[in-house]
Amino acid sequence: METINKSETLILYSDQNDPYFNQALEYYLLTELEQYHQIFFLWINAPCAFIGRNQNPWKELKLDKMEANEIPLLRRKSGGGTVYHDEGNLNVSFISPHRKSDGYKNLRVIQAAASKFGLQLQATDRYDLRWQGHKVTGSAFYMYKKRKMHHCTLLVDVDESALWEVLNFEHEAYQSKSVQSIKSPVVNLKKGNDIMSMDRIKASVIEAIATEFNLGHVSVHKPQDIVEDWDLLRHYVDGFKSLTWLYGETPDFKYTSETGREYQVKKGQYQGHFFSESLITNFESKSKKDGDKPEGGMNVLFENYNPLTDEMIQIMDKDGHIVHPELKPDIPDEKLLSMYKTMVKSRVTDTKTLQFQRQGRILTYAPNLGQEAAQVGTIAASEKTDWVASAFRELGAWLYREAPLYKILLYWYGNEEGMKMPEDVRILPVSIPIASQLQHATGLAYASVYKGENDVVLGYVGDGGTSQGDFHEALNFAGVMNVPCVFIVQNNQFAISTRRAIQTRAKTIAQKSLAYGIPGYQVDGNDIFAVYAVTKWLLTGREMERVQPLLKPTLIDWGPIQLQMIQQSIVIILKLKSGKRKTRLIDLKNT
Ligand SMILES: Cc1ncc(C[n+]2csc(CCOP(=O)(O)OP(=O)(O)O)c2C)c(N)n1
Ligand SMILES: [Mg+2]
Repeated sequence: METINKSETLILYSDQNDPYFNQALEYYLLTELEQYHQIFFLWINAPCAFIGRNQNPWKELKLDKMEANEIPLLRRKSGGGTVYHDEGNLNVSFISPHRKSDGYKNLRVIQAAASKFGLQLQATDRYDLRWQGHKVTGSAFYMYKKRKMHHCTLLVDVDESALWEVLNFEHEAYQSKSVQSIKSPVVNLKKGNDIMSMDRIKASVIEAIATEFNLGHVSVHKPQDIVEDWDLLRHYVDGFKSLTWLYGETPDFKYTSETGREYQVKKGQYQGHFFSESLITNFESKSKKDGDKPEGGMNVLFENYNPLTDEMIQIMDKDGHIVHPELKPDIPDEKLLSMYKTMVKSRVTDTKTLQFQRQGRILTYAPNLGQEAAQVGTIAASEKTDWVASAFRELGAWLYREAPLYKILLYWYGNEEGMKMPEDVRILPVSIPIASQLQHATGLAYASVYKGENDVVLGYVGDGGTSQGDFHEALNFAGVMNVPCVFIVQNNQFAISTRRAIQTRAKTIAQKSLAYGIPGYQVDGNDIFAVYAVTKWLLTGREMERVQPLLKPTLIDWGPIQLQMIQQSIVIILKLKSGKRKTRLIDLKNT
């Protein structure tokens, strides 16, 4: 037998029972500690359920039970089936160069340890171990570069009732190519010998490792002795905890609801939301409510919308007639009144502020005439905790969120305290460099997902801003990272003096979304019902979301907004030869 230098061997026992930590540590040992020829890693987890790399968590597990019992879900890098873990389950990972890896030799370690207790375990061709026909150990394998990891679990004294409570064997509703777990009769080793305890079997396994691998005396290390790059380890923990890993990696599948309707679930998501049976139930009950409506409501409209056409979603026409009663949102009177009042307040404030600016009392100002509905409608459909990343022309949105008016005016007066909002007003300061606020928007949305929070971000931009590089980078990032951000284009047809027609050759701005793989809609920005209903429809998905809301990034183009007043003016203070200061107004309207 080839002798192995002991210093190249590492035996490690994790003193933590956080399963994400242990999973990340196992991966860290495999990928980062190449200086060790072979590593033996023993670890025990608090209650949790592991699925294999290519499994479907909804199909394999009763996720509602797990949520109620606070049992976390984990997805392995390795294949294989679903396993329930608790403190009665010993995990042993064998890491070695691929060429030297021998699954049966590793299993002999477990067999030798069990035989100390008079238990004879038989290995199967699936690298399972059985005692009296019942499974006590399962195996999974994973390769990284030239190293191989063989992961074993050993049922010592697992809570069997908890185990059967979370495993799901009713698969009929799910059709996919995901790996399906094989239901095997399992047994705890303790059944075979009463004196068996976790400490004893652990000591036996370590002893058996030393004998089987000819190591002589061995010392067992703790993570603190070995890990050098804790940041990297934490990064691995975050990755293993992320929803995109846990749910988004699920092979595509088809779900048939109780009503017989079929749903295609891709990357773990249906219509931009992580799938759950309750999400579908909500969808169906919503469609039912909309049942008397000709086209089945907003979801049907959205499913069929094509941004390449010039179609504009409208509920109320310019004369105030409701043209699509089936889509009219159910806004309580009190809220509707408050939306109307904010629009009026925005108009009055706007008129007044523009006068101040024309009188030279404030420096510059971006008027909002005609953009009230687009602003108040979107913001009224959001939650107070949702972030607003505005450009400079979102007065209506700010006022609806109760941003202090004096703060807004201070900004236009050029005071550095301006737009510094109170903590609970989630509005970012004015962002003058065109479209740069969208980078902040996607960053915030990414942070929301990263931190497992529920918040979404409304990122406002002008039609001209959609020609700016920042716009494209933000949409690309949002699409790739699938962050919960709605991009709202206030399409007032002008970028200072540049008309929409010479701004872009794209027929609609909404179609720009296609290039980034995100949905895009053109909506009538003068129609507060359409604005509200569309935004609300996009944002409500998260309320239905059982796991974690994830709104698909979306681009909304508020069509040609009428009643524009988009000229910007700037007051320049000139120092004349005489030494006297003179204020001159430069109107950029026609420049
Ligand atoms: C990077 C950058 N370039 C140029 C400007 C000057 N500028 C101020 S407003 C504006 C037009 C913006 O048009 P649009 O995006 O349609 O927004 P709107 O003003 O119509 O709301 C420009 C070019 C700027 N602020 N930032
Ligand atoms: Mg514009």
